[in-house]
Amino acid sequence: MSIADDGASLAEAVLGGSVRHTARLIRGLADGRAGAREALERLFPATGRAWTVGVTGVPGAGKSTLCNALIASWRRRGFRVGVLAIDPSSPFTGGAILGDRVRMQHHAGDEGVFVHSLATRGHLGGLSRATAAAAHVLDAAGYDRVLIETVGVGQDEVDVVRTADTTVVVLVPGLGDEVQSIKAGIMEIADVFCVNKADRPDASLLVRQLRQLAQLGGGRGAAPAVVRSVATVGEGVEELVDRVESLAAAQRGTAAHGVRRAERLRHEVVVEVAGQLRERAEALLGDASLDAVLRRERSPMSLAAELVEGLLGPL
Ligand SMILES: Nc1nc2c(ncn2[C@@H]2O[C@H](COP(=O)(O)OP(=O)(O)O)[C@@H](O)[C@H]2O)c(=O)[nH]1
Ligand SMILES: [Mg+2]
Repeated sequence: MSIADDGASLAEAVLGGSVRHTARLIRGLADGRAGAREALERLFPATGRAWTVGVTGVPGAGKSTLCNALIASWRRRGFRVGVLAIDPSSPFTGGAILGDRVRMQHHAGDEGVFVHSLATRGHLGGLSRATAAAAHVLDAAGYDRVLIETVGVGQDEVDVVRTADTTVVVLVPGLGDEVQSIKAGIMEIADVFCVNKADRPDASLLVRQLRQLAQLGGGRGAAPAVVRSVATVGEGVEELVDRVESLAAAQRGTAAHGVRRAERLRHEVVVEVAGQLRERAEALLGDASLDAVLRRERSPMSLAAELVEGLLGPL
C-alpha cells in the first residue's frame, strides 16, 4: 500500500489538487476499495459547490464535440471543469471512450480540465453509483463545473443525468422519431434541448417541434429552453453556456433547488443501500447454497429471502 492509498492522505492529495490522486480515488471508489471510501468520507464536507451538468443524447449526436466546446467556453469564463465521460457502446476502456478522449484532448495539459472515462460495465452495483461518487470527488477537488456525458438510452443513463443540476438533451435533425422518443422519457429531465448539427436540413423544423413540446412543460418546472448548435465549429455554444449559466445563477441557493438536491441525495442513499446489500448478498451467496437452486430443489426466491434474512434479521 503506497502512502496515498490510505484514506486520509488520498483525501488530502485530492483537496490539494493532485490530478493523479483524483483519478486514483475515482477508480478506487468504482472498485469499492475501503481506502477510497474513507477518503470520500473525509472529502464529502467539501462538496456541494460544483454545478453539475449532464449532457445526454443518442450516439453520434455530437455530445463529445459539444462537451469539448463547452469546456473551452467555461475555461474562458475562468471555471475549472471536471468531465465524466460515459459510453455504453464501449465494452471496455477503449473504443468510443478513446474517441471521447481524442475529441477532448485539446484540453490535455490544461490543469483546469480533468477528464475521466467511466465504462458502463465493471462497476460494483452500477453506473449511477460510480458516477455519483466520482462527481462528489470532482466537486471536492474544486472543479466549478462537472460535466457528465452519457448516452441517453437505458434507465441507468437516465438515472445518471437525473443527478445533474442542469440536464442538456442533445438532438439532431433528420432522425425522424426524435421528438417521439423524447416524449417517452427524457422530456421530464430536460432543462435545455440542444439541436446540434444545425448545419443539416430540417434543423428549424426540429427546433419548432421542440418549442411546442417544451410549452407542455418539463418535469423540473419551467419550460425547457431550446438552442441550436454546430458543435464542430463552435456555433451556438456560447448561447448554450449562457443558458446553462443563467439557470445556475437563477437556481443556486433557491428553496426549489435545495429540494432537488435533497431528493437527489436521498435517491443516492437508496441506490447505495441497494448496491451495498447486493455486495453483501453476493459475498454470502456461496456455491454451496446455490447448489440446491441449481438442482431445482429450491427456488431463487427462497434462497434470496434466506440471504436477506441473514443480512437484516427476520421481518
Ligand atoms: N455536420 C456536423 N457534424 C457534427 C456536429 N457535431 C458533431 N459532429 C460530428 O458527428 C460525429 C459524432 O460526434 P461525437 O461528438 O463523437 O458524438 P457523440 O457520440 O454524441 O459523443 C463526429 O464525426 C463529429 O465530428 C455538427 O454540429 N455538425
Ligand atoms: Mg461521445
